[in-house]
Amino acid sequence: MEIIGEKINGTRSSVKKAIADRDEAFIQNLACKQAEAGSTWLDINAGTHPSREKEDLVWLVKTVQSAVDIPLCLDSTNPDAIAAAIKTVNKTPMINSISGEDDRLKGILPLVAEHGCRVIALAMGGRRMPETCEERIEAVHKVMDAARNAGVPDRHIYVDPLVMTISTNIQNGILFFDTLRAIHAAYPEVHLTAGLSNISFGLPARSYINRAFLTLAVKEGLDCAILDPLDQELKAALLSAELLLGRDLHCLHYTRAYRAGIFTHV
Ligand code: THG
Repeated sequence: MEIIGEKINGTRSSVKKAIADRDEAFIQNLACKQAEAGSTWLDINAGTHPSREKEDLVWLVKTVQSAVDIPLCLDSTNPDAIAAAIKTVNKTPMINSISGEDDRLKGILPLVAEHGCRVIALAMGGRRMPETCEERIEAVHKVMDAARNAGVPDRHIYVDPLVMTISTNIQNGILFFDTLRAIHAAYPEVHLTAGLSNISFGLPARSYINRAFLTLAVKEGLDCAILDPLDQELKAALLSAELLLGRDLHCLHYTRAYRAGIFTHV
């Protein structure tokens, strides 16, 4: 399972302030903690106004790279900001994200192909989140056609079926799993990822829901997740799920995590 650490995101108030104050130490601390917790990638989202985003994203990339050496997941819808950030990275990054929207496909896919990046493809065609599984699959077909035509191999693509909160529609969990399964069947080589915590938005005690959701999603083929790698209970749930699905040979990851002291309630 690949983990994309989500904490360096300018929509979070503490990170927004650190970006405005150019507080390197705050950002580097978040980067180090997430890398130490086993992140494969670090999501970098400036979350700022389009007029400042390019400059802020480049500053974040430079700041993070001077503290850790894991690859970055550049989270922006702005092709200019992505292009500038790609020039700054030390390791080939993941781009988060493209969708079926023509502007994003035209602006970002050539960069992905040229630099051999991994890319997250959202299961949406326009700016609106599709309400049905069929609409999402249709959007995925469009993105996959464009990506294949641009020369991006399927194994470099991480499809995000899109997570919507269960608090506004009780079918949103089922919609996610149905979409996940259909994408997995149509494109067996692509990776599957998601921003997990959206599922519990608006509900109390969100971490229980997030943990169960991750466990079920792993069973359905999710092999990458955007999450808080410092949440030890979530990590314990993930390790247990992978163990039970036969994906942890000799129980190595599980026992190693135990010895490293991540299980706090034993
Ligand atoms: N798919 C893809 N990319 C994504 C998302 C997705 N990038 C952004 C987001 N969704 C995932 N990242 C985060 C980052 C931080 C938080 C949630 C998701 C977070 N939220 C706190 C909460 O919800 O309670 C509050 C914020 C705060 O601390 O101020 O921390 O779905 N491809």
